Formats: sequence, structure tokens, C-alpha cells
Amino acid sequence: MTLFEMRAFRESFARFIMPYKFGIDEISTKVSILREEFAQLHDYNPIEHISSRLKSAESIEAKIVRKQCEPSFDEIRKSITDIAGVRIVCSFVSDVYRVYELLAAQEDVHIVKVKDYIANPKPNGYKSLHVILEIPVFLSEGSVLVPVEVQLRTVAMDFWASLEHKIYYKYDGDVPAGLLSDLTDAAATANELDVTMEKLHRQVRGGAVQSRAIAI
Ligand code: 0O2
Repeated sequence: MTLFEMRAFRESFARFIMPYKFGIDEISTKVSILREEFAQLHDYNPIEHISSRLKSAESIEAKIVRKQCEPSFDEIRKSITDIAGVRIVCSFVSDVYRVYELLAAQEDVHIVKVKDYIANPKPNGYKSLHVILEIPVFLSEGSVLVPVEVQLRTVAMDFWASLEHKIYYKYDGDVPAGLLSDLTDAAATANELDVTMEKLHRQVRGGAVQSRAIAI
């Protein structure tokens, strides 16, 4: 590739990726609004933290190769739906579904696909609610619908997934069998923690409602 071609490609890639960044901004704003409103109105915050990432050019390239799709921007737009990614980490499993429903109910949010790895965990124990949604982004030349992958999970699921991700990369995908089985056991422990915490949470919320009723 000549220097001129390299510069032209860089500029086209920057133009291609820009709406995805705005898609992330739109979803992050929606989640921040829900979070703040919840804290104000309900004296409760179901969202622990939010993070986001734009898929790198290298990572897009790897996915094109894996999915055997044409290396053109049009094809990438059609077949890669996780270029914009937002991760919402919630306190409890019930909050994961609650936040999902609140997002899905918004007029400008169009749900394209839901993969419920909480109800149906991956064989290694991975759990999360994956949602591909489309959000309009208003640019100077008109609006475009941008796909964003939103991953919703609990703190325990997030803890497990972060460590598993690090181990996977450390071993370049070839994780020793013993470690894999320990990781699956750890996922079961994380799940038990989620179940116990949810139970405690219900007890505490129930108690709070009861004592408010007595005070009234
Ligand atoms: P990154 O950097 O985290 O984004 P599809 O997109 O539907 O064609 P894909 O990509 O296999 O197919 O979708 P999947 O499995 O629903 O979701 C992929 C993403 O979910 C991964 O993104 C991870 O973020 C997360 N994920 C899925 N399975 C696992 C797992 O076993 N362990 C961990 N830690 N995370 C997982 P990327 O693209 O791998 O990377």
C-alpha cells in the first residue's frame, strides 16, 4: 500500500467508525439518565457501572476473517453488529432484566436480537444478557441507524468474565483443561453468590417497604 492509499484508508475508516462512537454516546446517555433518575426517585441504584468500547480495526479484521465476510465497509456494516459495545454492570440479576426492559421500552430503541446467556449460560459458565439494538444517530446529512451491542450482567458475572478473559488471552485461547474446569466451578460459585445476594436484597427491600408502611 502506498502512503497515499494508507492515508485514504485511515480517513475512510475514521468516517466509517464515527457513527458507532455516536451510537455509544446515545446509549451511554440513556443509561446515565436512568441511573440518575432511579437514584433520585426510588432512592436505589440498579446500575453499578457502565463501560464502552469501539472495536479496533484489528479486531474487526479478525472477525471478518472468522465470519468469512467481504472486506468492504458495506459488508462489515451488515454483518458485524458489535462494533459499538456498551457494558452495563448491575447489582442483581433482577436489575439486569429491569434495566433491559427500561431501555427496550424507549421509542427510539429498536431491539434486533437478544441472546440470554443468563438463562442459557455458555458451556464454560459465561453469563450475560447480550442485546443488539439499533439507535438513530442524527448527522449533518441525515439520520443513520447504528447497531450497538449492549451486554448486561451482574457484578459477580462481570468479575468472572474479566478474569476468564485475561486467562484466555494469557494462554492464547489454549487454556489447560484443569484451569478450564476450575473456571467453570468458579462460574457456579458466582451464580450461587448472585442467588444469595438477590435473596438478601429482597429481604432488605421488603423490610424497608414494611417499615415505611408502619411509619405512615
Ligand atoms: P470484546 O473485546 O469483549 O468485544 P456474533 O457477534 O453474534 O456473530 P459472537 O461475537 O461470538 O457472535 O457473539 P457472542 O458470543 O454472543 O458475544 C461475543 C462477546 O461476548 C465477546 O466479545 C465477549 O465480550 C463476550 N463473551 C462471549 N463469550 C464469552 C466468554 O466465554 N468469556 C468471556 N469473558 N466473554 C465472553 P469479543 O468480540 O470476544 O471481545
